[in-house]
Amino acid sequence: MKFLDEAKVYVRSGDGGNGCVAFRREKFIEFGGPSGGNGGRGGDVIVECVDGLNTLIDYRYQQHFKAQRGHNGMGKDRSGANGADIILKVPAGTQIFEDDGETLIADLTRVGERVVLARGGNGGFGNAHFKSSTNRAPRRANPGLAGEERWIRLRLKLIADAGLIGLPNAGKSTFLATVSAARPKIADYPFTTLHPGLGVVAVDGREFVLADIPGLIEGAHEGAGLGDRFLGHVERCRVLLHLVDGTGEHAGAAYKIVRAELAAYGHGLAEKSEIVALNKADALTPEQLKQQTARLKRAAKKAPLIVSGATGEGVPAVLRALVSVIDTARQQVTERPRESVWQP
Ligand SMILES: Nc1nc2c(ncn2[C@@H]2O[C@H](COP(=O)(O)OP(=O)(O)OP(=O)(O)O)[C@@H](O)[C@H]2O)c(=O)[nH]1
Ligand SMILES: [Mg+2]
Repeated sequence: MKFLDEAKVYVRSGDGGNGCVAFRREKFIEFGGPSGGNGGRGGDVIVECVDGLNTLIDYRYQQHFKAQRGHNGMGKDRSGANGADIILKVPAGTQIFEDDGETLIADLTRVGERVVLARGGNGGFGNAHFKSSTNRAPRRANPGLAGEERWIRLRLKLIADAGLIGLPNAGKSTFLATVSAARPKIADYPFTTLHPGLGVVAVDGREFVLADIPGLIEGAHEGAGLGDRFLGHVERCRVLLHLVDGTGEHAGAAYKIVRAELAAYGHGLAEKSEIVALNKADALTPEQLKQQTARLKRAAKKAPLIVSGATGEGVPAVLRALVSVIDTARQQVTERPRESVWQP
């Protein structure tokens, strides 16, 4: 178990340190006056998006994060040190929700983005702060303010440019292994892939990220097979690559099952641009190829690309088709301003 895309975490910022009541008492110095220092600020809880992570697995082992409290003020006008912040490192694509799992607090999509989830409490004033012309010897100091605590939910939606979808055994992982340096598990039984994987694909001097997710089966939206929860990881893709196994019984029917699951899942997946490809062409006789292509064309209402992830035949054409969709989508996105992220 190395992949985790949901976690519930408790965070608490540090309390402020207390102010101090003290008086200067020193030989030969009359009326030394108040000298109690202020308390330090408590540490904040910060979430930061970092490079080189693609799982929330760390939060399986530790769920409670507390920032340090501020140190108390002391005599001789010494103020307390601030408490250290605590930083939760998360991969790009992590969304932070309130405990209800619905209210979005922040969506961290770029490396380096930071959000303060809980601010540390302010330190209290020491009695030196309260001295005035009329009160030369104040005997009061403030306690530090309490920090905040909350439960939050982290949900990872991987960021990839293109996503692979299809029935189990359609050859998705094989395709990813052929076009990238990723080495997913490949075998001739359904549900070989149990969690999403990413690979970087280079084509014509360009690069994009391709995501491989577990296969979908009929009824996935009701929990059949591995369910449709992994579809969240292709929600942010600009294009889907729908692989249909040519050696299956009916390519058109296979296509329709997956489309129905996308529609049932919602979240705009069904409207996303899609490249349809008939896979495993190397294992088909010319007649079979013709028949399956015709069936798939009828179902998808457009001519599928013919490809074999195993031999690499037809792969460059598929990659070019993906890149061209990604490029047009990128242009549209840069024209639209990014929606702002909530800041406390
Ligand atoms: N002949 C042929 N076999 C292929 C091709 N692509 C994949 N296969 C075989 O099909 C089987 C399934 O391949 P996978 O890549 O594991 O399929 P998957 O879609 O990732 O399957 P799940 O992870 O279970 O959803 C393996 O035995 C592959 O060797 C292909 O292009 N041609
Ligand atoms: Mg697979």
